[in-house]
Amino acid sequence: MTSDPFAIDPLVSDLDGETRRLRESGALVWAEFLGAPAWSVTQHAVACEVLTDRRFVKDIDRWALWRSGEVTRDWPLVGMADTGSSMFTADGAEHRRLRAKVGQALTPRRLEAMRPAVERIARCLLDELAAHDGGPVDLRSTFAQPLPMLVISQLMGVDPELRPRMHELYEAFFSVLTPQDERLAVIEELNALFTGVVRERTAEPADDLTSALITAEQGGARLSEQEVVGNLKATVAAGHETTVSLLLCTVRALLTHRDELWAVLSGTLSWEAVVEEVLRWDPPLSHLLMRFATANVEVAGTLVREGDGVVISYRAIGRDRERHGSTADEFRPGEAPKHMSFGHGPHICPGAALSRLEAGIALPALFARFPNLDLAVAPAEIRNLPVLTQNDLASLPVFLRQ
Ligand code: STR
Repeated sequence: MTSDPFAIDPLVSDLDGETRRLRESGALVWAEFLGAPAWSVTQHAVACEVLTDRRFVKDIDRWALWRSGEVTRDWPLVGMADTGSSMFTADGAEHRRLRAKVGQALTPRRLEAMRPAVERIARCLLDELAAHDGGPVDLRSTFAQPLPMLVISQLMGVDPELRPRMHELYEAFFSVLTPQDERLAVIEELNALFTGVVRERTAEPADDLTSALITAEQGGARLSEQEVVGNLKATVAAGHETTVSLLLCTVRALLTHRDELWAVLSGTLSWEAVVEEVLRWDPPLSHLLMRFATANVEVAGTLVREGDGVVISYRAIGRDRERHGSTADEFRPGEAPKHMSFGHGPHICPGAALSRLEAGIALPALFARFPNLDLAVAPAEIRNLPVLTQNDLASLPVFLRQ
């Protein structure tokens, strides 16, 4: 391992430039994530290998830097790696037990039942947008941010009135600029909030996934309250944060690629193809923290030592030329999707079908209502939030031009 790790910019000032430099540094790059060094995987084939190798696990207690106390709860990214017991942190049989019910509830067939609710939510938000005067509107706060949170709240049985507070909490949770004592308080508040939801549903089950998680018998045993809370936290966090990015990045891609916009609006290009290409080219996730080696493992010709952390750098993987060809840096919807932005192996995103359902409803509805939608700023002025792991646009100012 080299003494000079590749420093990942926590302020995300040049995502494309950094992705290029990271890829050029190798298939496996010793990188620094806000003070914590770990391996970054930048190639598709290598990621597939790591994600199906059982010697890499999610249990943070297998991380040498954590065990030695070099990384502690003072690390700004602690909330991404030390999240309590849930399907996100378990492996093997334990992981299957924790994930089974969520997986069953989120199959494409089951999710069809959610379609009318998602359509209604999209319609309500678009009605509110249409009432706006002619000036620029931030599509993030008015549309892309509320929609996924309303959908996942409905699915999980979380009171939609909690939405404004949850947005504040998650914004503070993800921002690297949040002072650490505040971040730890936010994590506590989220815990308390979701524990409250689980206790309410335990007392009075309803027709939602949280109730199903509480009452499900997996292999003869129920999930503990902590485990249900862990799964609920993971589902709500993953179910909204990533979809906000997917919606915004797709709108940005289309408004900066007019031929493709025209093609999708005239029906010669499918929405599905556009969304899949955004998932590859401008994915919601930049870096997923993290797995730990339980043995010395050779990966892409490099020795990963027992106790090392391994991060999957999804944005770099989506631009891998070996997988996607020499035009990997261009936005070219329509070719068969070959990305792995939902992951691979046992932890592959259980919510992939839900995000595709949401994007497949929200985006056509938005452009049907506002076919002359346009950016209200130059593309270079669209900035990322200071969120190291996620591709999180700060805002997307548009003219509706109704
Ligand atoms: C946020 C905080 C929390 O309480 C629980 C989780 C576990 C699931 C994580 C989530 C986190 C952050 C966003 C993640 C999600 C799984 C998928 C999602 C990493 C740490 C993605 O961005 C793909």
